[in-house]
Amino acid sequence: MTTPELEAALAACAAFDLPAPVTGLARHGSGHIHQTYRAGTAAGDFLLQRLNDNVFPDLDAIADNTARIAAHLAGQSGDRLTPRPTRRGGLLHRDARGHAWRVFDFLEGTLSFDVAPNLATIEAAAQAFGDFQKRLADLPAPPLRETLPGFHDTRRRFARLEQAAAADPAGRRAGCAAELGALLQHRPLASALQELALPVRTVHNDTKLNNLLFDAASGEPRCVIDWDTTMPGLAAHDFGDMVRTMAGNCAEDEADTAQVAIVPEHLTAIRHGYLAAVSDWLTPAELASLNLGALTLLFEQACRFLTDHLEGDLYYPVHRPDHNLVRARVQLALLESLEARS
Ligand code: GN1
Ligand code: MG
Repeated sequence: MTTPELEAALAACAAFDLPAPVTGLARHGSGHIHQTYRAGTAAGDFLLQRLNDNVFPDLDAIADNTARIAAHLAGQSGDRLTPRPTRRGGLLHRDARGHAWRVFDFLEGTLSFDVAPNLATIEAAAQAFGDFQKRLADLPAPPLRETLPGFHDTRRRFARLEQAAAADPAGRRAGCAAELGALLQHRPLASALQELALPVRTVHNDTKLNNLLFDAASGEPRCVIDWDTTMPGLAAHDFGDMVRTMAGNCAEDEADTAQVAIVPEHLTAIRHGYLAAVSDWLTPAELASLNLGALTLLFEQACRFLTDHLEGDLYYPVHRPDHNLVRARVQLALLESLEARS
């Protein structure tokens, strides 16, 4: 961490109503969107985030939703995120450079996984994300605010890919013609789920495995995190993102795509875990849509990674020039592997 980054983060901590001064600060986690830090104090640790306002144009919508979700879950058993207000009130601090910050209590004794370690973890994770949906089912009206309009509008994601390919602003189209061609061939997946007119519910919308904290000692799920896109959506989106991030045999950026495949036992574990939470609650049409949700989310995420590659890596942080292309290839390989089983 550079000195200016450290100084900005420490100054941001001071704007929050914490019980003791911050004595240590380190980068934390592997999320793609915000900068996350663990801040130590004599009265326990806190999680500090500098929010990405390129991605989220309306940070107040996120703060409102977070406050409502936290208040709702506070009335129920189990762990939850606990946001800390600033000294001036409200959940967001804006610094002199215009950056927005927030703080949560740090959940001690937890860990997260980028790749699923075993079947029991997968099944428990799917049940925990299903429980999260159910716990929000009686959230008092109105619906949560739409923090990212069109987030799972797969048609729009696909159209954006076509635009990026046509404009080719980074001169990369020729280098990804095969991946582009494969996605164009899957065009029906851009609209198939949306055409089903399924019930809209409050869902998490980003149920990747590392958005769940597990208890480090027992291995049991403790807390669903990253509520930034928790808003109206489809049950099939959450199921699909679980398949996308837990059913494969590899990391999201596995370079050896020939090895990438869906593991049938993982799929079964996701289905068991999720249905244990929601089977008495979803409609038959929703239950029938889950596999299409998985195909759709793999397709959508492949479109998103490839779009970002074509646009010159503006959205997802990259560690090498072809990082988003590799990520897109993994999604495509998983999509084709799932299709072969469907
Ligand atoms: C981002 O923030 P994070 O890392 O949990 C992204 C998801 C993508 C995911 C791909 C707001 O999730 O939609 O599926 O990366 N979040 C946003 O790994 O775009
Ligand atoms: Mg995250």
